[in-house]
Amino acid sequence: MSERTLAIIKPDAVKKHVIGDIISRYEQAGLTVVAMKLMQMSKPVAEGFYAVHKARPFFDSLCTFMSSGPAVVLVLQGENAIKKNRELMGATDPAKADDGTIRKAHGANIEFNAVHGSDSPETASFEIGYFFPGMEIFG
Ligand code: IDP
Ligand code: MG
Repeated sequence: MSERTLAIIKPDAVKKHVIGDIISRYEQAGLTVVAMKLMQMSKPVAEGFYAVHKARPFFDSLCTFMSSGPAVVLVLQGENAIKKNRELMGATDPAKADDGTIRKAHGANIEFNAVHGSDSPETASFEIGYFFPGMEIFG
């Protein structure tokens, strides 16, 4: 089933000049970029995006990181896009990520881990709507 997922190339990966490498991985895996922008989140925008993690000890640090510089926010579309992107990303902690994954290649640690990907249809729907009005998605 074709579906959509929200991906973010986080500020650490933008600073490392690996935007192109990461987008190549999405495309080589058969995912289509149907929306994309480079943007720097304000801290409140990052807090709203990660509201589900509000009670976690790393919440403030995570939102400071996510608003620390420009990030690439994308919508990817394709067969099983949510799961496919999670597989491309690898485990949250790059030290535990499989070889060949984005986080293994570009993540520094469990916080500065290069990419975000929605983890379910419900979160994908919320996250896509958080950053993109329908008219900016070319499906
Ligand atoms: P995910 O990005 O693999 O879905 P989540 O558990 O949803 O992982 O966490 C969201 C983000 O919060 C992670 O990608 C990472 O940047 C950060 N994070 C997760 N766990 C920790 C932690 O234990 N310490 C610091 N940052 C963390
Ligand atoms: Mg998550």
